[in-house]
Amino acid sequence: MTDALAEQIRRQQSRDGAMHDDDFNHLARQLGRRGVDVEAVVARLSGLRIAVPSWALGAGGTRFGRFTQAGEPHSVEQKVMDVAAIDCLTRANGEISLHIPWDRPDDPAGLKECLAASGIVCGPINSNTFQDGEAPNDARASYRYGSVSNVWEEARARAVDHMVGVIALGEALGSRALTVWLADGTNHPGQTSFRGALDRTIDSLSRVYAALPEGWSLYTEHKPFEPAFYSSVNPDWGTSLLIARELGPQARCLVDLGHHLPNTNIEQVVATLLHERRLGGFHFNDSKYGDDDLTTGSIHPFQLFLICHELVEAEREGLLAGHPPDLMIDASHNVKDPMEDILQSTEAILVAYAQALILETGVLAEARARNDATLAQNALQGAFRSDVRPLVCEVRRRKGGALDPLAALRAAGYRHETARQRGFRRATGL
Ligand SMILES: [Mn+2]
Repeated sequence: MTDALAEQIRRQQSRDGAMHDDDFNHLARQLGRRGVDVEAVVARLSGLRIAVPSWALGAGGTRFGRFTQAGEPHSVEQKVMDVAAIDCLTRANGEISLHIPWDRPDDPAGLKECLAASGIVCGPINSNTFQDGEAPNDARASYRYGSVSNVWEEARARAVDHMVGVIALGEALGSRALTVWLADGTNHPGQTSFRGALDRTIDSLSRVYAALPEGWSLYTEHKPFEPAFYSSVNPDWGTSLLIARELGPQARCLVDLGHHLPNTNIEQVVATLLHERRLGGFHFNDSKYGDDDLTTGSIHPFQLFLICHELVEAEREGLLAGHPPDLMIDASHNVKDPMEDILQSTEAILVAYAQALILETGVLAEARARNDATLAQNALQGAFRSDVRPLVCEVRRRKGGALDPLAALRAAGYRHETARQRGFRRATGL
């Protein structure tokens, strides 16, 4: 299939390349007049890598149902194949974020070879302590009442063992980080002690932390509610930071854009975690009401830009040295083709990042120094309202990607072909 994609990339280049050059050159002249070093922006964008979550390659669902799409991947190898196809078009997605046990490979060495042959890196790996899978013999080892925070040691030990096993698997596959999102929480006031649950969570995660190899990170991912609807054990960035600090320097916080209550100032959350040198990474998606897992940038593109602006500012001040945040998509696709949605999310992140990179920093700095809120707003919106898509496209073109990834995917008949090869059947999961 990569041959068909490469053919489409070539066709687009010969058909539309001159038009793209016109657009890019025009934008580059505009930016040059504003004092932007366009080549430096191109170089910075070229270095961004946005991981694709393995679970987002198939149709998602809701608790009311799930609608299978033809050609969905059924095995982890097929998921790697889809990520390689996406990366062939974007040259920005050469990393997969696996989820265990959904992606538990029968043959880790074989999967490592598959990753290497596809040119895909194993990004942060995710544990799962929110589904029991095969019901444990010991009811006290069930996650029904929580995992790492459970009052029963059997459940806590099972969760710790699982995460330590995920680290070992990740190490075999070349990953460098474990992402821990906890479903632990309560549905009823008084159900458990808040302080006791936090104590047990920190104690359990300390046991996981002790198994981290050198150079690894452990990411704590907060979320205010769901599946528990009264309390969550790691509900917000403050608790997440507290847990990370308790664990040690290899623990950092992961910000999932959808894991905030409505109207939370997420860019300020990001800035505070940067200030504390504890920002581990992102799960990008968008949200209207809650953890909606909608296409990144489809609801609040200005918020996405402001988050990228915090990253760019911090990077210029040297705060990201040694540990640039891991960028991952975490979305769910109920209607659109998952691969098309990932292409759109990737484009949205790159566009927002490019807008942040072209911001006239001198104008903003001067406005801030004079408490001139009017010109500060103009500096931000001047960047946000710039159409930088030719710039993002130029970065992709120089790396051998498609001028228009979505059109190339469709024209290559990728989904038609995977539907033929893989058939139409419900993807297996837990
Ligand atoms: Mn997430």
